[in-house]
Amino acid sequence: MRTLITALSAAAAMVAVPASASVIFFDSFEAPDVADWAVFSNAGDNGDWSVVDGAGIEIQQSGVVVQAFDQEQYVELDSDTSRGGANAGTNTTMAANVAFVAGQQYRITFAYRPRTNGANDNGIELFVGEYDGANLTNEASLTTVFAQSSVQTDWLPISVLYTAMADVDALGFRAVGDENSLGGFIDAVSVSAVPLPAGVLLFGTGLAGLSVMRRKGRKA
Ligand SMILES: [Ca+2]
Ligand SMILES: [Ca+2]
Ligand SMILES: [Ca+2]
Ligand SMILES: [Ca+2]
Repeated sequence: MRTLITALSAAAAMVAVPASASVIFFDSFEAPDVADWAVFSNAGDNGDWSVVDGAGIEIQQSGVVVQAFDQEQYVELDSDTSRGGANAGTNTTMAANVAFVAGQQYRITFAYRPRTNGANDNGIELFVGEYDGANLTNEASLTTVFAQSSVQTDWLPISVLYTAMADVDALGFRAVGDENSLGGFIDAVSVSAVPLPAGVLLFGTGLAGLSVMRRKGRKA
């Protein structure tokens, strides 16, 4: 019996360790710290995000327009030309380098929320590409989300699976739709390597459990 318990503990640890170690990028936009809102050319918990195109990365304090999804601050990418914003279009594109490994599958998640009730106002596009701090190339769109505030009244978790292509080293977001300084909000961006061997193991265990249940069902 003791041997069985030890074996089960070891199996649980094998599953738990790779799952918790698989987050390779997380950003909640808690820096630079703002009291209400301001626009930056670099932003993020570790300053990872840079403006590729547009007025800038608008950071808002929780409660000024909506409550943050995570912690105290979030981003609006249909930005502003004041309070630090450049004299450019307000629909902004930002990118951050992420250590993708070619062939590895990743789960990319973020929280999205529309600000206005306009049907074409709050679009956010998620993409990957090559980014050297100045030029963005080999860009591929992963998903684009549009919603209206009367329908989507809270944060919406978005999750995308992506298998990294060679040379892709950046994650990016851009505001799309009507360019009017009001748009989609973003918070809590994460990238996790999908632990394939552990997933296969779990799937196999699940099937074994099902077959045991079926056998028990027949006996009853
Ligand atoms: Ca946050
Ligand atoms: Ca703040
Ligand atoms: Ca704005
Ligand atoms: Ca807009």
